[in-house]
Amino acid sequence: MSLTPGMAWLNGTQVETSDDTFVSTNPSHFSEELGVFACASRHQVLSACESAKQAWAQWRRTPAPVRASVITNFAKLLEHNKEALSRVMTQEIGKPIREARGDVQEAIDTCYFFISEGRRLYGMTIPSELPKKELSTYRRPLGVFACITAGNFPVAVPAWYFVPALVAGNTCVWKCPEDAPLTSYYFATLLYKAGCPAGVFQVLFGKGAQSTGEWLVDAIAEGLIAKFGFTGSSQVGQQIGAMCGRHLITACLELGGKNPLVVMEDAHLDLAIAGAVWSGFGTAGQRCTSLGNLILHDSVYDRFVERLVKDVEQLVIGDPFDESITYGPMISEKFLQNHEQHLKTLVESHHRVLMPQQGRLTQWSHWRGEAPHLGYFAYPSLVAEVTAEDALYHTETFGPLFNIMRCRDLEHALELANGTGYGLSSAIYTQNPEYIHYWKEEITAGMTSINNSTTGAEAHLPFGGNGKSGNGSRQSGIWVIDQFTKWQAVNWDLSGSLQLAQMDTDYIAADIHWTIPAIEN
Ligand code: UN1
Repeated sequence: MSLTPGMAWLNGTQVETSDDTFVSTNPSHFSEELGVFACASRHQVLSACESAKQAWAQWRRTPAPVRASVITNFAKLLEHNKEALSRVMTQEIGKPIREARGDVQEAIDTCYFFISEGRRLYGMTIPSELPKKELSTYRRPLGVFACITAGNFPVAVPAWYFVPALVAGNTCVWKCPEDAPLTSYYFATLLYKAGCPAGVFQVLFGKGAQSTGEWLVDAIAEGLIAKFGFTGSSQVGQQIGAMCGRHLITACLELGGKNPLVVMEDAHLDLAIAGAVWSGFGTAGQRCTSLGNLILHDSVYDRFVERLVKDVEQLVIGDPFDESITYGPMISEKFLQNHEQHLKTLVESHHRVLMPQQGRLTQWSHWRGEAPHLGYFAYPSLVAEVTAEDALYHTETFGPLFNIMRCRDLEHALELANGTGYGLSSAIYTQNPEYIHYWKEEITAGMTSINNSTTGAEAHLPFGGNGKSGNGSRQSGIWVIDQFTKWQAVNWDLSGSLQLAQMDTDYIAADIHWTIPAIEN
């Protein structure tokens, strides 16, 4: 296997050296080390981009159905390794095994969706206004696609980016997440085994700020990168967007969220409670689509909160390999620390904290697995009486915590749902078609669920947000092809003379002032 230029140290095998290393540990059992990885240096980042640029010369000329055949192989390898890769993911980031399998499945679905795109990538034939002239459009690849992804979806999200990018004829440089280097290593290995030429897909290990990630963003200024993809915080996304803007390339930004879930007075309460619990505590709240603000209609508030607390008390937490758990550990120590910090700094005296314990979990009645103190586990938190004036209302917390707010009616619910500055995902629980119709038109989030969770987008629907959640770019589904290709317009004149559009066009003249005569009696 060749990682070119590889910067991994794995199981004692050194691919290329760098003094700046980091260790991947198991967040359920942090004394367990999974691998040592070296951060790619600034020089290595540039050489990865240059190699990708060189490889592009050939890759863009490779017929699209042949490029897509790599993705067919990749899909088969992912299927063959689904369980093994899911287990690596569960071990490395603590994602519950059922969800880890879902993460890999989403990548497989993405492959199957885009394989046939290699036989389409349709352009158009367009009639000309002049005789003996043909107009047509072609999708052309962009060049080097650089990308930084987050650790919470270490297989599905890179697949969302790289599968269409490669089929469309781009070469890729990936700064893989520092929280999931081993999973990323296997993702890349499967892609190489699938026949992807080493130069076409470059993998950089490293950290973000003042490390490999930052240097990859700097490489935009060197003119080596044609497109940048980023999944992560809104703050970093803004910096990347600004850098792309200065150098006239576009960015695909998938950023944070403070996703609302509204429960109206006519909602099916059991369904809504299950939806809220899953939206808030699935993946320990570490999805960009996780629930941020639960907005309850006044008339259901008390009943809902009472039952919600009971259900949350019953959550099964612990070993992510145990199929019965709702959530496992935080992705890493940093995520647990951030969660604790949010509880310390954002919960105010007028708030009502509904669960007795907060922060790092030491003991839980429905615990499964080894001792909690061996890993980075957190208690589920519910904070009620949050208002639109509070920082907690509009700050993304990315942990097992959500707010509970009240609303008077649908208009008020929408005001709260749309008021955080973010606009990624959202949900409403109601049976009323008029509410649903109005909600769909008025909600500003890029995605909305009706009677379902804020999380769990399918692989062929456009995924992405507005406001602080992104720059309007979308991933997944056919729309993403527009992210990875540029249109070329061709006009081909076969007339043998210089025909001038607009000037030589033989438009048909008529007396357009002619009026139907009035009927006289
Ligand atoms: C993310 O959290 O970055 O819709 C992506 C979902 C997943 C993807 C989340 N399919 O929750």
